[in-house]
Amino acid sequence: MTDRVELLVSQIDAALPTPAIVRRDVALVAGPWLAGTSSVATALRERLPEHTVVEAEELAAGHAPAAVVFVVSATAPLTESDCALLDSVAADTDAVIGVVAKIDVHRTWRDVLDADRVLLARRAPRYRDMRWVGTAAAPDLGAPVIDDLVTALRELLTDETRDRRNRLRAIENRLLGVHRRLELDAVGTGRDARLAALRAERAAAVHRYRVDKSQRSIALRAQIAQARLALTYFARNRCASVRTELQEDLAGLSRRDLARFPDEVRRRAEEVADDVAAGVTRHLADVGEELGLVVEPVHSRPAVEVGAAPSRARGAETRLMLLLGGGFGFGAALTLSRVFADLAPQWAVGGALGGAVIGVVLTVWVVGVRGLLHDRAVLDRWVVQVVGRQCTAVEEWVGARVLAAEASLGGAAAERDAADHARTEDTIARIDREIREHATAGARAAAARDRHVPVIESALAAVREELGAIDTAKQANSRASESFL
Ligand SMILES: Nc1nc2c(ncn2[C@@H]2O[C@H](COP(=O)(O)OP(=O)(O)OP(=O)(O)O)[C@@H](O)[C@H]2O)c(=O)[nH]1
Ligand SMILES: [Mg+2]
Repeated sequence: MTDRVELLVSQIDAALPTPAIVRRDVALVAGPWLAGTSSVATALRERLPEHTVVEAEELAAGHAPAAVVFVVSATAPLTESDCALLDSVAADTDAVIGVVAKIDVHRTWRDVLDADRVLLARRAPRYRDMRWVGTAAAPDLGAPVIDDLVTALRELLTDETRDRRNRLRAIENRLLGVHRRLELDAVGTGRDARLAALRAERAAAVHRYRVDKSQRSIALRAQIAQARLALTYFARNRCASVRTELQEDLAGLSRRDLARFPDEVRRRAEEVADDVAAGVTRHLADVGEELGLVVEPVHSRPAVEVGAAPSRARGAETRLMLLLGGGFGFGAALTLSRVFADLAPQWAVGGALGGAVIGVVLTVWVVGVRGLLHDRAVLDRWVVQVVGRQCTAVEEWVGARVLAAEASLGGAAAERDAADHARTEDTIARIDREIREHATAGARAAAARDRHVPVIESALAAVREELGAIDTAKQANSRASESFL
């Protein structure tokens, strides 16, 4: 029988974890909080000095005792957590004694003991034949009641089948552990949640990529359209304002200053070209910064073509003006001389001479003023033409720059999209890999369970069969000794 158990256990995959326990030749006294454990342990140490009695904290992890004394209070029957504690401390040890403590103060301890026995028998078949005793290790009143426990523990520790039973129980525990782990692996607790999380992460990555890409492209188009509009208006307004300024300046210029006016027009045209170039460069750089893309710098500036000012030669018009001015002066001189001749005949000659002088002066003045006004009108028309031409050139230049910036930003955006696409693909590939790994792991775990579980179940059956056989033999022996007595 023993060989069969060993053989079956040895068939289980060598790669499976084998939690090797160290069997200690000690009696472990354990129990729930305030059950009276320490008092029982102290009493046992006194009464059984030939054996080592320890409490749970004195037993290292991975060590299993030779016998377990499980102490519970007689106050009330076992709770679920008490039962779980017993399962844990007696997992690798078959030799277990149940102790109901403090029986000196709890008169109904026998009822509690019976209830505990029934509870544990229902919990696991191994507890059905468990021995129970009542104790009062540190009674408030009267002498300690510990004899039954001492006798029971002594018998348990000297039982020759104890080692074998404990070993079989440890094997059973290990087999159950492996079985549990294989089932958990195959069912994949947490695997479904992880797979759902991975699928959600994948969908989110694809969605994020698409949304980001279209948002970036919309932002690029909007920014470029806005820049085109704003810069065209800027250029147009700049030209309009310089035209107005030049016209205002022109209206106040004297004949001498008129000669320098074309140079002033040229200077202002250069200024407008520089301003527009600087404004466009700045605005496009801002657009690039906003979009997080690099815009190629603007190296050119709007062309400035200010031709020569129109000639002020005005032959026919000058002659006409001389004629009209002369007529006006002659008329004025004639009127003055007649006035003197009629009102003061003695001054008639002097009045005629004075009228002639005034007539000449008036003629010169009228001709001069008319000439100045004519020159200003000519230059004014020229300014309108020059600024109009410059405005067209500047607008064309702005349009060309915005177009170039659009191409440059479009290229940079395409590169960024490509990098983003590559990154998203990497993420998706990683997620897909993990999803595949989970699926493979699930299949592998199911295969391992299918391969090992039958062997484990046969081994468990063999272990339990042998434990049952030992119990039966023990009961037969005790019946025989009772009948002999
Ligand atoms: N009446 C009576 N009181 C007891 C008995 N055994 C222990 N007590 C009392 O129960 C309380 C807890 O006793 P412990 O032996 O320290 O119990 P424990 O389970 O080791 O307690 P913790 O280690 O604190 O969980 C103490 O106040 C003891 O005096 C007993 O047999 N009768
Ligand atoms: Mg204690």
